Amino acid sequence: MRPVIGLTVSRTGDDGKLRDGVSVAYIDAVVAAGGLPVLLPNTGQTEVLNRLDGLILTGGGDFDPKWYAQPNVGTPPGAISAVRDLAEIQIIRTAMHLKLPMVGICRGIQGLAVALGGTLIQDIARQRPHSEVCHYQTEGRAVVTHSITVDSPSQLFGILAARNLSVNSFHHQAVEMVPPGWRAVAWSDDGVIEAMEWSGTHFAIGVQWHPEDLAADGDPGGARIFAELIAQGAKFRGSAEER
Ligand SMILES: [Mn+2]
Repeated sequence: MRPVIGLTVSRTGDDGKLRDGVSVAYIDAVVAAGGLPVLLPNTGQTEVLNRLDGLILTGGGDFDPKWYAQPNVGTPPGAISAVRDLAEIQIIRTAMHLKLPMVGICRGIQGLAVALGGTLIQDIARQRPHSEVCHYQTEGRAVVTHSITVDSPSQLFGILAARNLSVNSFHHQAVEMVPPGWRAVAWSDDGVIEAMEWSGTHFAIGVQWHPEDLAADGDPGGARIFAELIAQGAKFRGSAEER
């Protein structure tokens, strides 16, 4: 069987009609890379991770800064989903324990930081006022607008095979302090962290851009990320079957 890849989901809508869902671009990118996507509703039921071969932490709104012990200075009231925050933090901690291959995307890299002991820049415009990089582009999802520099050697460099590339950018927050055991491996020209990776034995990486929106046209920052996750998922499944 192809690797089963869990996708975390956004909670949207109002009280009468809440929905847990995800942009189809993530689903298409997993299918195109040879995986079987499954959606993980915000239930907090982490046992389901035992049935997965890989995990994608998808994009979305801001985490409540209480999770990294800071007062809120960057997020409008009402823009935080306490239910999603808690469900994803539980998923991330469980997935790390299980050594599940994983990729965090946008909110997902921020979730890795928040859940595992790092911190965020809550608002780049306010907290990095001298930044000359636009991190919230008005161009379309599949348009790349700012450059990043990738550390070498790193797992990310091994995947992308590039020291410099351009990415899309739809974020006003970013990782400030990476969690213990993680290292920053890509930055935009203003020094904002654009990717980090786990130094341990299993594959876990976070990127601040949106590779799912770049996957269709063969951009180096797009499909290669999903191909690596599926390859790691197949390896994970193989080792599980041996046990
Ligand atoms: Mn950016």
